[in-house]
Amino acid sequence: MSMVCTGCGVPLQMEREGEKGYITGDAFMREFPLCQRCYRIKHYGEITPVSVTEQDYRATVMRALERPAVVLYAVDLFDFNGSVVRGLQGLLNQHKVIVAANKFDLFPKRTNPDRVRGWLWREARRHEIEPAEIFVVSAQTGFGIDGLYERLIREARDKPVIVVGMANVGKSSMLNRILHLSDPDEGQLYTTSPFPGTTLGSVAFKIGKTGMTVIDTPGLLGTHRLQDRVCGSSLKQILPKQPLRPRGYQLQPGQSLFLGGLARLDFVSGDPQSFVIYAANQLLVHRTKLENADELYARQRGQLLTPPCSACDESLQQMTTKKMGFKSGRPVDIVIPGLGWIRLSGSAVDLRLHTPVRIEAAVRPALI
Ligand SMILES: Nc1nc2c(ncn2[C@@H]2O[C@H](COP(=O)(O)OP(=O)(O)OP(=O)(O)O)[C@@H](O)[C@H]2O)c(=O)[nH]1
Ligand SMILES: [Mg+2]
Ligand SMILES: [Zn+2]
Ligand SMILES: [Zn+2]
Repeated sequence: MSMVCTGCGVPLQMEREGEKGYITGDAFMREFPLCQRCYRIKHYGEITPVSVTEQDYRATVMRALERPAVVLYAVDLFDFNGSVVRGLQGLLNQHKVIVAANKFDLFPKRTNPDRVRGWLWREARRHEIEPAEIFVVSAQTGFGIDGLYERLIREARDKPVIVVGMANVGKSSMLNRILHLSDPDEGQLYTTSPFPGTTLGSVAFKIGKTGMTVIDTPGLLGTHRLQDRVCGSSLKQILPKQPLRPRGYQLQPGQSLFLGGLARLDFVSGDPQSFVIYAANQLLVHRTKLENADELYARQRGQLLTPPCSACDESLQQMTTKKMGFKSGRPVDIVIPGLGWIRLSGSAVDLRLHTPVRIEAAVRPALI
C-alpha cells in the first residue's frame, strides 16, 4: 500500500493498529481516506503526538521543492519570530515566494493591516526572506484570503503551490480556506489541530476549475519556541483565542512582571514608563517588587505562576537571565516566541529578562 492519508500525508497501513498511518479497510475505500489519528482529531479533538524530526522535515520539504513551484511561506502574526524556518532560505532561491501572514484576527480590532504589511516587509528582509508579495490574512475569518487566492491562480498556471512553514502557523487551515473558496461544497480536507505537528507528510489536491495544484507539508517543530515545549493544557493557556487586549503597566524601577511562570521582566533602572503586554488574554500577568521576585518564583511556580505545570517539560523551570539595555529611541518589542511580546515605550531603560533555557527571546521594532 503506498497511499497517504488525505488529511495529514502519513503513509497508510492496515496491519498495526495504534501505530502511525493505521486505517481500517472501510475507511481506506473512501474517496478521501483518513488515518485513525486524523479521524480522532477531526471527531474528538484528540491528538496522538507523533514527532516529525528535523531530518524528516527537511527531506519532505526538499522533495516537494525539487521542481519549480510557487512557495506559500506561512507565518503566524502572533509569533513572527518563531515562524522563521531556519536554513530554508537557500532552498527557496529558485522559486517564487509569497508570504502569507496568518491569524490577523488575533490583533486588536483597530490594527491597520497595511501598516502590519509594511512592518512585515522590513522584518522579512531582516530575516533574509525575499518574497514577491506579502499578504496579511486570517484562515479563521477568511480575511485577505480572496486576494491571496487570486494571486496564486495567476502565479501557478504551470507550477504547484507548496505551503511551507513552522508547525502550527495555520498552513493546513489556510489551504482549507483556499479549497473552500474554489468549491464551497468541499469540507475541511486537510486535518488541522491546536497542537503543533499535525501534518506529517505532503498532500496534493488539484483545484478543478483553475487547474492549480496545492500541496500541504508538515511544519517544523523547534525547541526555541514555547508552543513546542509546553504540555497540551498549558498550550491552551498561552495560545490566544480572542483578539489580543493589550495590557499596559506603568512601572517604576525596582518592579518586576511575571508572564505566568514562563517569563519575568525586571525593571532595573530608568525613568518610570509604560510596558505593554501582548499575550493571550487568559495568561496571568503578575506585578511584584523586584526584591521579592526570586522568592515569589521559588514559592509559586506551577501554582500562582503557571504555566508551566507539572505535566510540562521540566526544563521549562530552568530559567536563564539576559541583561537588556536600551537607549532612548523608537519603541521596540521584546519577543518571547510562543508567549507574545512586551512593547517598550522607547525611553532609556535597563532590564533583565528571565526565560526558560533554550527559549530564544529577541528584540525587534515595535509591531503595533
Ligand atoms: N486565531 C486563529 N487561529 C488560526 C488561524 N489559522 C489557524 N489557526 C489555528 O492554529 C492552529 C494550527 O492550525 P493548522 O492549520 O493545523 O496549522 P499547521 O501550520 O498546518 O500546523 P502543522 O500541521 O502542525 O504544521 C489550529 O488551532 C487552528 O485553528 C487563524 O487565522 N486565526
Ligand atoms: Mg498542517
Ligand atoms: Zn492522517
Ligand atoms: Zn503543562
